[in-house]
Parts: sequence; C-alpha cells; structure tokens
Amino acid sequence: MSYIVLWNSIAKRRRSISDTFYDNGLGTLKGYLEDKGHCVDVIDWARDDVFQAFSPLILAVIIRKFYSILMISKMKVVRKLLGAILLQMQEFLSAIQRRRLNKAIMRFAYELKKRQARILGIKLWYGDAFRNAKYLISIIKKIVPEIVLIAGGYHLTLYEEHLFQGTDFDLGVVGEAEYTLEKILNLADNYKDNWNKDRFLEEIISLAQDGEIENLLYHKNGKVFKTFRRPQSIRQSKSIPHYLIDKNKVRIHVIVESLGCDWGKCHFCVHSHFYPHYSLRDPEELIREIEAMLKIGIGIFRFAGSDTPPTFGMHIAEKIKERGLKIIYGMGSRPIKGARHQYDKLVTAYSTLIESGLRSVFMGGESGNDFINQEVMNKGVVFEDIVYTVKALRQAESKIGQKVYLSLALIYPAPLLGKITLNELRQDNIRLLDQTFPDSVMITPPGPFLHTEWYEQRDKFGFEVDENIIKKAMEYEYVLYKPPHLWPELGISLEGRPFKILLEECNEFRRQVEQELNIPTDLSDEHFLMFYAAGIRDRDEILKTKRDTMLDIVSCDYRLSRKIARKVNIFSYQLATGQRIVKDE
Ligand code: B12
Ligand code: SF4
Repeated sequence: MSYIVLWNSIAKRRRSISDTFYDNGLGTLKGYLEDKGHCVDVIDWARDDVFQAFSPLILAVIIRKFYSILMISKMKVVRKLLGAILLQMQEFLSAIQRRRLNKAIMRFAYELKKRQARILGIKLWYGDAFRNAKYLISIIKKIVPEIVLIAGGYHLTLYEEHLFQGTDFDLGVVGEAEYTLEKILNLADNYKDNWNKDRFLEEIISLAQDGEIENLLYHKNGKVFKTFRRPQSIRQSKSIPHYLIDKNKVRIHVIVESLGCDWGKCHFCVHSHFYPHYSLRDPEELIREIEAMLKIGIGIFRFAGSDTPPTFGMHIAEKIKERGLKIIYGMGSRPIKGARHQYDKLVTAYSTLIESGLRSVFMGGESGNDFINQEVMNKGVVFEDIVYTVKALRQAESKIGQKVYLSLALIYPAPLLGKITLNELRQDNIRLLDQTFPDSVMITPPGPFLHTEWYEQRDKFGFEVDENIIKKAMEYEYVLYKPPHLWPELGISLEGRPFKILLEECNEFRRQVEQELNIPTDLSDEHFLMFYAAGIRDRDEILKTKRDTMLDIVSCDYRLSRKIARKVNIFSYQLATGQRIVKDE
C-alpha cells in the first residue's frame, strides 16, 4: 500500500459561485486507488472558507459598497473617481491575497514534509491556478525535494509537453489517470523503507519505454516523451468517487454518464483532444453511483458529458423513475440535427427526463447564422435545428408542468471570412434568441485554442497569434467582469482586430442581450441548478441574484454565495435522505 496526496490547484479569488462543487475527478482517483488498497489524501482548497480566508472581509465589504454605488451612479465624474479608487483597492486586495495564498502554500509544503509524503499529484487548471501550482512546486523543490511531482487534469491533457517548459514537474498523466497512478503506486510499494526518488523515477521511465505505462508524460535528457494513450472505456468500469463530506463544499455531484462528444468536430472545440472517443456509461452503473451519493446525503447531480443525447438520457431517466429515486440534475444537450422531423420523439424524451428530475440544460448554439455554424464552427446543426430542439424542450416543460432552465451558448464575434458582416451575425443571433428565448445566454469571445481547427488552420479562419501564445494562454486569467482595457494583452487578433476589441464587441453584444432582450447573460446550467435548490426560481429573483453574486465575485465578499451554498446543501441533503433537518457536519 502506497500513499499519495492529491492537491487541487486554485486561483486566489473565486471565478464563479460553482467553484466549490465536489471535484469528481479527484474523488474518482481517490475511489479507484483506495479500492486498490492505496492510501489517498485529497487536499482541495476550492472551498468557501478557504476563498474567504484569502481576502480580509472588511476590505471586501468596502469594495462591494463602492461597486454598488458605481453601478447606479449616473455622474461621469463620480464614476471616474470611483473607478480609479477601486483599481487601487483591487491591487491592494490582490497583494494581500497573494501573500496569504503563498503562506498557505508554504505551510502545506511543511505539512507534506511532516507527513513524509513521497508522491504529490497536482490537478491543474488554467490561469492564476496554474501560476499557483508552479509556485507550490518551486517551494516543494526547496523544502521537500524528495517528493515526486505529478501533474494531471484537463489543463495538462490540453497542453501536454508544453507544461514541462518552465515547470519542474517530474511526470504528467494525460486523460483518465486512475490506471497510470495505480501502476506508479504499485511500484512505490517496493520503495517503502528505502525511498530513493531518482531510482524510482528511473524505474518508471524504463517501464514507460517498454510500453508498460500508458498516458504518461516524462522527460529524459532534456526531451519530453509521451506514452501510448489508453482508449477510455467507461461502460462498466468507472469507480465511484470517494468524498469527505465538508460543509464548505457544495453538495452537488458531477456524475460521468459519458465521456467525450458524440459529434466531436466543432472547429473551436478541444473536447475530442481530451477524449478521442465517445463512450457511454451503462445506466445501471449510473444508478449504482447515484444511490451511493444519496447514501452520503447528496441529491443534486450534474451529468459530466459534453452532450447527453435525449434518447440516451431517456434510458437513464427511466431507470431513475423505476427505482423511485428523488433527485434533481442538470446536463448538456446538443441541438439535434433534424429536430423538426423527430419532434414528437424529442418531446417524449425530454418529458421523461424532466419527470425524473432534469431542471437545467446547457446547449451550445454558437450562432444564429447558418453559414457561420456550418463553415466556421462546423457545428453540424443549423438555425432550424436549434429552434426545434428548444421548442421540444419547452413543450415537454409545459406538458409535465415543470420549469427547466436553459443556458444557450454563443460565440461572438466570430470569424466572418468576408462572407457576412458582424452586424448581420448579430442580427441573426438576436433572431435566434427571439425564437428560443433561453433563460440565459452565455456569450464567449472566439479563441483559437491549441488542438482546435481554429488553431491548426488559423490563417484560413483569420486568426493571428503571437509566437509564444501557448505559454501565454496557459497562464491567462479570463476575468469576465474586468473592463476590456484592463485585460493584459493576449497576443491574438481576428481579421485584423486585436483581442481587446473582440472583448469589447463581445461585451457590447452582452449588453444588448441584457438590456434590449431582457435575457440574463453568463448564467450556466450549474448556476441554475444552485439557484433552483436555493429557492431562487422566478425571473426577477434570478436577475437580482445574478447581479448580487457578481458583486460577490468582484469584491471577494462572498457572504451571499456562501448563503446560497448553505441553502443548496440543505436542499440536497433533504432530497437525498428525506429528512428535514441537516446537521452541520
Ligand atoms: C462539470 C464541469 C465543471 C463543474 C465541476 C468540475 C469538477 N470536475 O468537479 C464546475 C461547474 C464546478 C466546473 C468548474 C470549472 N471548470 Co469545468 N467542466 C466540467 C465538465 C463539463 C465536466 C468535467 C468532468 O466531470 N469530467 C469527468 C472527470 C472524472 O474528469 P476529470 O475531473 O478531468 O478527472 C480525470 C482526469 O482529468 C484525471 N485527473 C483529474 N485530476 C487529476 C490530478 C492528478 C494529479 C492527475 C495525475 C490526474 C488527474 O483523472 C481523473 C479521473 O479519470 C468539463 C467539460 C467536459 N465535458 O469534459 C468542464 C471543464 C473541465 N471545465 C473547465 C474549466 C475551465 C472550469 C473552471 C476553471 C471554470 C471557471 N470557473 O473559471 C472551473 C474550475 C473549478 C475548480 N475547481 O477550480 C474546462 C477546462 C479547460 C482547461 N484548459 O483546463 C472544461 C474542459 C470546459 C471547457 N471550457 O472546455 N467545471
Ligand atoms: S462544442 Fe460541444 S458539440 Fe461541438 S465538439 Fe465540442 S463538445 Fe461536441
């Protein structure tokens, strides 16, 4: 039996109210490795109390007050003055957060030394979280150099060998890591009483060279190597995550019902790189996992798949109903090609899903223009498909008499290839929103990410990117609320417009959607799931809560987000156990 510590990298401030969900990836690794007899500690700082502890509450409350005045003030001078003061205060807050986070990292390194940890796995996320992970490993190299450092998670799977440039990781594991970590820990069993990091690493590398360890990234003689990627297969074999219930995490379990995407060809998307094949989980297995979560007091779920096709979802929903399980959940649902011709079938599928607990849906629409969706996005669906899929969802909603919250995602602006104007694209998007009237629109600016067609064929799509774009993108902190002129330069331009202009165009469209169409923006299906559980269900309340939680994020006074999380936890517990009172664990 070997011991591994898994640490979740975090940014020094929250990015969203859903940041504190249980991390199912780390939970899965813990579940799998513990079932194999190893010992796993998950250290996850993405918790309500930890985020708050990084920011002095008094300062955060003052910042919040100033922002709320700024939001309603009509006088230009007052706005300018407040803007300048807030900028200084944010910088001061940032410096304090940095100091506190660095101190916590230092304490963590000493704790690892005390525990005599030999293997540390780090789950990487983009931006500030990645910078913090790099700081942690630089400290560990000084304080406990005998620890083997292993990187993993989506950020590593996307950037692979690029992550070894400028970081000191010993190893990386791409994609599903349970099987690779198991091999590494089995090997560590032989070094229990005679730990020797160099010899241990040499043995791993030699096994990797013999093709015995899959999904591994390692370096030798200054070069980075990748081993064969194990095809994922989750039909029967995904482990049930092990969680330690903690009142500072949100009682929502992200459940793997599928991995990858059944389409997988959108030109802007990286998912087929994360998961090269599309695989579905056996609904019976899912039910087993749902029942295990209900036993520990979790009754709210989010399906992890990029897309849960309604027909597959219906099988799961039927099983949930058969077993009489009382849960609520959210999921991703791709618009259906030819939705108009299978309309009745779709209404039936969505109705069954709603009856079994579906309350929120994320749908990628991308745009309301067919040329853009086909030639630029390669979305595989057109305007009519999106409209009829949403209609079917809405009809199912009224048939069952239960509201489902829909987040529709659009990319704006987009490469136009000289075929249409930006104004035409915007008009078509508005037409789409008029006909679908989603509960929220998630609007993102275009980005040519590594491993996407937009990146591979950047000239064709009109993108220009700096030479060191990969390094920059890995650390770039995407902060929605910051005015575009304060964003650091990213080194991307589209059809001659630099990224800051793209951000301004994107913000301008957001304003139009909010003010002219009166549709909230940037609320995802996870937000709606939380709001629903916390009793925030009607439009006005949702709009108000969106504004107020945005103030939480901007000011780092997270009291409202924490209050919502507490309500979600009570709801989730009551749903799972049928008991009315929740204990404060
Ligand atoms: C559900 C979801 C969420 C949920 C829950 C996340 C969770 N894992 O608990 C919520 C809403 C909270 C969320 C938040 C965020 N998410 Co999210 N999320 C997803 C989604 C839809 C599914 C993730 C999932 O459950 N996968 C299945 C699990 C089992 O996989 P996994 O966590 O990756 O774990 C496996 C491997 O990665 C690996 N592994 C995991 N950890 C470690 C650690 C080590 C040491 C090793 C070796 C291996 C390893 O082994 C695991 C088991 O097989 C994906 C998109 C998609 N469809 O895949 C986006 C996605 C992962 N999210 C993304 C992002 C950016 C975020 C945020 C940073 C967004 C933000 N707020 O700014 C936050 C970060 C949250 C945090 N803790 O800091 C990106 C990641 C892109 C990138 N370059 O990193 C994705 C890919 C979406 C996208 N934009 O394309 N997310
Ligand atoms: S954007 Fe969605 S539908 Fe398109 S390939 Fe990615 S996950 Fe699949």
